[in-house]
Amino acid sequence: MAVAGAERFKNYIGGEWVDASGGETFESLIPATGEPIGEFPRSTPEDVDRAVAAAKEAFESWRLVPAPKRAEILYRFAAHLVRHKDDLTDLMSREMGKVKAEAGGDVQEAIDMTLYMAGEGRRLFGQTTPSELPDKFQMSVRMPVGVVGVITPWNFPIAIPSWKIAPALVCGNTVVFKPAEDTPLLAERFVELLADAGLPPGVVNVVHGFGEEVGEAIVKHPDVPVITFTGSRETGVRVTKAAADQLKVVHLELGGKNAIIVMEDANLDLAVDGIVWSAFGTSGQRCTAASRVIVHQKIYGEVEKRLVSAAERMRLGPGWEDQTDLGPVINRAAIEKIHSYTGIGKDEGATLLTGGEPASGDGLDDGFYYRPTIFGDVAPDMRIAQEEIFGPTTALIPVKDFDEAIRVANDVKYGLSSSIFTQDVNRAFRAMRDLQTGITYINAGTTGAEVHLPFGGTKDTGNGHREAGQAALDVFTEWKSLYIDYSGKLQRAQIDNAEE
Ligand code: UN1
Repeated sequence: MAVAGAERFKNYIGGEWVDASGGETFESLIPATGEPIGEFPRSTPEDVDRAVAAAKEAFESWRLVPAPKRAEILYRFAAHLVRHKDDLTDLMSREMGKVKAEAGGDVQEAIDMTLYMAGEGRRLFGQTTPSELPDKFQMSVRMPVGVVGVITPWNFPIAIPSWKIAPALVCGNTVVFKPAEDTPLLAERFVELLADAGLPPGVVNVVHGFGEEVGEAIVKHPDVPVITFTGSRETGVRVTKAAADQLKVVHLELGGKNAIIVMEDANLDLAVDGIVWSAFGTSGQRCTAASRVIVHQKIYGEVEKRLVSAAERMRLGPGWEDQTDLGPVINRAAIEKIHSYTGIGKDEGATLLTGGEPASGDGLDDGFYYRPTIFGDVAPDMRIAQEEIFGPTTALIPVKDFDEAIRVANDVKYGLSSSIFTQDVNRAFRAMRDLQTGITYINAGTTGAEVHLPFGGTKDTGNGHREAGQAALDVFTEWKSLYIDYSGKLQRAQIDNAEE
């Protein structure tokens, strides 16, 4: 890859690698060691203007490239991702910090999504319907919208860009991409591989930098009609407001406060495995992480004991070391936020069962490590049971029966993912119906969404749109209905066929 080994990286605008117009830079740090991984352009609204101009120009030809041809580039991109899976995995364990198995999963998710969306190149189905009038034909087609603003988080640094960029491109849009400032190098690699796959100049442009400077300029730019954003609820609200005057399409994927329910008839070995994976995988930094565990009181003591012992067995260390179970969190500010919630939980009267502090010693001192943390006897209205912490902290909430479990699970402002462990098929179906989330798992944790079903949530997790699967296409296209009258005379709908 062209920039391998280089220390200083650039924006990608109109097919050229360029510095930020103001010449300023920022650093991305390795969370396991606190060392810099590279220097990136700290861009300004002027850079956004250039990127949008390049994308707007490229749109005029890209929208006319037949969708199957656009898809061929995506197939080649997927093949590049496969070829580079190992080095991207390794880089992700450094730049973002997650353990190698999960980093490989992140890259695999991008491969899967790219292949799925490439398949759309030969589908992009619309509808044909009969007309109410003779000698008249009608159908609907999906039309590209134009320049899409893509703003992504650092927790899935290869997967999430693919969820947004692959469907945007196959539908015929062009892209201005602002990756998270904590994982710019992975974004750089992502776009390099896209360019190597034969994407024409200007179709995807990268502008590195910060939300207030770059993100906001993209959201407010009059030539960017669609914004797709994954991040916090607070930022999602800001994005919505900033885009409102121009009536943009805004796709949001925001927070979660996902619950796993464990009923008294659950297979406990399975449930504990599912909880540990969902609460502590990616060090809890997934929108789908299980930050609440709602447990039937009959088995509460047993679940608590097993979870604490599993958490205490977890080995902390750099993501790239094979024996590591739990990598660092993304940066120092994350440590502070997570630790502040430990204080909040204690003040609220929850019982700190294990963890509750940054990890040190054993070579961990320079990195951003937090011990896996479990609170017991948590009341559903405590802040640690209501607010997204985005770290390796989970809250155990005892309940007396199924109905209370569902009520507690639903009694939060978010609605991304949920799960229930039970052997009772009737309860499982009731839970599928009554849990107010966009995703529900039966006898599995709250993470692990596949790319061909809709991904997203209810309530404050978003604004009704979905990523992945067929649903994603609705964000990146406008419907156009077409009526073709071949009768040779004026036929008036609703009038000429009215019953006598
Ligand atoms: C996210 O945390 O933003 O289902 C995405 C999962 C992953 C995606 C998570 N496939 O947990």
